[in-house]
Amino acid sequence: MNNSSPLFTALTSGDRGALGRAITLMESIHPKDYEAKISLLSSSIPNASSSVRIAVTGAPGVGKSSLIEHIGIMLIEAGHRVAVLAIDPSSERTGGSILGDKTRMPALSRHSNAFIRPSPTSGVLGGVAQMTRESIFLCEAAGYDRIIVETVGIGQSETSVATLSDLVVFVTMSGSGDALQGIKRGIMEVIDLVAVNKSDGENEQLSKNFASELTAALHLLHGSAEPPSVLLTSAATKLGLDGLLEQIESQIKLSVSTGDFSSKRKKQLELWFEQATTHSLTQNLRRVADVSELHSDLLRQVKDGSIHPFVAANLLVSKLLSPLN
Ligand SMILES: Nc1nc2c(ncn2[C@@H]2O[C@H](COP(=O)(O)OP(=O)(O)O)[C@@H](O)[C@H]2O)c(=O)[nH]1
Ligand SMILES: [Mg+2]
Repeated sequence: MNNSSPLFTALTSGDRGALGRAITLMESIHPKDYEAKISLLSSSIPNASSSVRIAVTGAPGVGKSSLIEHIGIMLIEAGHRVAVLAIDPSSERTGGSILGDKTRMPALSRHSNAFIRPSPTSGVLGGVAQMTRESIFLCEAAGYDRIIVETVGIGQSETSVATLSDLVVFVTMSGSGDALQGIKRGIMEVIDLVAVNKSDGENEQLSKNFASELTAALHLLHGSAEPPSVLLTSAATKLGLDGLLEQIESQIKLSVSTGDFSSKRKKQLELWFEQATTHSLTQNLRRVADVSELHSDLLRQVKDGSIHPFVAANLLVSKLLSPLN
């Protein structure tokens, strides 16, 4: 371990404000914050073999936050410390939903063993996955051993969550077309568990039918391989929540025992390194003043359609490397 930065020391000693500030720093896209990020991350190396990272994904409104509220409290009752990173790629545009996520988790947000962090992610340099990895690392350094990442199932974020979590739970509900669409788009291939939520009241029978259809479709898709289990849940009546948590814990236990858990983590570290290299190149590029001028210049031409983005990128990088040649 290197010399800890004061911010890192504060967050590891249980200062939640410091953890919040550290994540904000990581989310910053300003080149001026780059050194501070490096110094913060140099304080420790990622070593969180006792943590479990659970991704919860699905369309807006299916009840992800409401489920996490209950699951989170159950995990705390079992002796864990829970961090929730609620990532909504659309939040900057739509507003409001970020606050919505926190208010959907009233008991969890008040609990001293929980940390909830909603993050607007539009325009984050390096993408959602990059930034979320650093946030997960910081939460683990702060002593949280169950990290729940809530993401809206839009675009790349739904498959990229699989590259930063140990297990992916897909939340859906009867009548929602996104589950079957998800099968088409390959999302189901990265999913470990499906929760058909809002299985309560008048919806109960519809949910059962929907779960059967989904199970049949997943069997077809997975061929001879074991498809993900489809569970009926309700955040309103707490139906199926014990079962959901048991499935999560038993799948993790199984993957730890087979070695899949650690080999997946190693692959994720590899990807983290590769993506961080690209990120670092970009950041360093932006810090070189005369190149930053060329960058704006080329960007304008790219937008005009007067130069191919690929060619422009090559020009920019060649210029950056030219003093070395
Ligand atoms: N009836 C019913 N309503 C639910 C359930 N889970 C969530 N809701 C409601 O659905 C709405 C969206 O829930 P939320 O957790 O914010 O969904 P998210 O966007 O997926 O995080 C809220 O009004 C919740 O109260 C459930 O299991 N049953
Ligand atoms: Mg939510």
